[in-house]
Amino acid sequence: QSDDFDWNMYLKETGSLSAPSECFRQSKIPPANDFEVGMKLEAHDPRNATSVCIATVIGISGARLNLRLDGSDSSNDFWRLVDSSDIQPVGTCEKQGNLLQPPLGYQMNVSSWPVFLFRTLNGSELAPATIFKKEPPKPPLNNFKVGMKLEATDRKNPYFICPATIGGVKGDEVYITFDGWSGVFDYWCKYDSREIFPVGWCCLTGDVLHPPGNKVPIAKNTKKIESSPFDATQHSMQSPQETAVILPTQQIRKSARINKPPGPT
Ligand code: MLY
Repeated sequence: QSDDFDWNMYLKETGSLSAPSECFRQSKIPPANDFEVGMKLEAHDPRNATSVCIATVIGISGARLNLRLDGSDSSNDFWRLVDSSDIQPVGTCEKQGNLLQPPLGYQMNVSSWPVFLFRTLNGSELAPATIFKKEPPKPPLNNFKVGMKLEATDRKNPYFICPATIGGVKGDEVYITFDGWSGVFDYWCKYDSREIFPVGWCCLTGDVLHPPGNKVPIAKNTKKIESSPFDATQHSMQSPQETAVILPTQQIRKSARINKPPGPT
């Protein structure tokens, strides 16, 4: 839980709205995380989606699991939600008549795989089927609008979930922009991505919300009447216009109570 960032204050100060929870493929009540470090499970290899491998829980944060594929090194660790369809109890693959596969980048000779698999599972702690949760359904439509705020996974540093803004909408895709960062972390994803969350998600799950960056100023929306004070005709015709002004990052960081300096790079 992040004690140094206040969404309510931040939304007020930036004059922005949060994306409604119905926009997301996430459960309204986040799933409980009953996994423990060391438990083993089956996971789709992120680099080779058709193959199902054995993975070990090496870390836990909020409703997410940090996973390492057995037989792979630490350079391809990844995060999955406890209600992700990419993970399942050990035995699922076999029940479906399929074979567990060595991960991409399996360090030993493939001929050693059956023995490696046996030794990996023998006497290990398997995650019980009851702690896996059903994936929530896809919302029927992309209802995101440009400017809506959300919490989004930084794909380059997937441990981080950060305050973000919808920067674009195109068909069934949305452009995720990270508040206070230069744009190098921004990405397009499907509206039903499991990597994006409604405002308040981290607070509810006990995950860590990484505060906005201080690399670029944060845009502030204001409703202003832009017209000449002497032109009464025009004035009466004009409706309020949305004007983007820039709020100094330092001011936001101070008043939204973001006191921690950004972490090391
Ligand atoms: N040390 C890295 C971390 C950047 C993280 C950005 N995310 C949170 C959007 C850097 O400063 O480049």
